[in-house]
Amino acid sequence: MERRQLLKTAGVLGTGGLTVLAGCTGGGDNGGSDSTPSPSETEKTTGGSPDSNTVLMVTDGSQYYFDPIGLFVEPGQKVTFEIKSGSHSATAYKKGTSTASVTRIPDGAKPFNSEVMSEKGATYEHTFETTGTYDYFCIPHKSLGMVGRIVVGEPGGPAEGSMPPDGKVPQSRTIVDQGSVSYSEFSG
Ligand SMILES: [Cu+2]
Repeated sequence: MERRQLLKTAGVLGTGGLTVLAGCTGGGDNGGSDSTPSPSETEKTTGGSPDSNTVLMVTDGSQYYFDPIGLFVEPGQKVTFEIKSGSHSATAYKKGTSTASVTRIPDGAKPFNSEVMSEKGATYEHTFETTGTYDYFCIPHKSLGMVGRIVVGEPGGPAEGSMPPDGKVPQSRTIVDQGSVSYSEFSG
């Protein structure tokens, strides 16, 4: 999964991608010299971070979900929410934010709310600075259980110890261990 994201990013970056390709032509095609996928390496660029994370927002028949439904990021990392199909929002459980009835993000954390987006490919970005557990929902599909969880750095805050009022999310420990929990894996 990480590799796929890297490839996607490389495709988007014009010169950056070319540079990478040029470097590769030096040796054998299947060099496999860089077989250590280490997301914690601190070689980030400002802006188009190569290890950016994307959560897809999906309508599939009568199913409405975030995928991955559970995601781990480091503090300071950006998450992109992207419409794959249907109309959705990514809205933090923070009392006072849209229709959130409870607060399930860390104390002092900046709430986020994409509002409803309905164009395929539309994106909303949020950078997570404060460590802890963030539960969020989709405004139009909250009552149908469309919720998700992001753990930043390590689990913590009011979301721990219970599930969101509108649906289920993976345990934070599982999210930390796996880095990402797909919807099919979680619901399957
Ligand atoms: Cu939705």
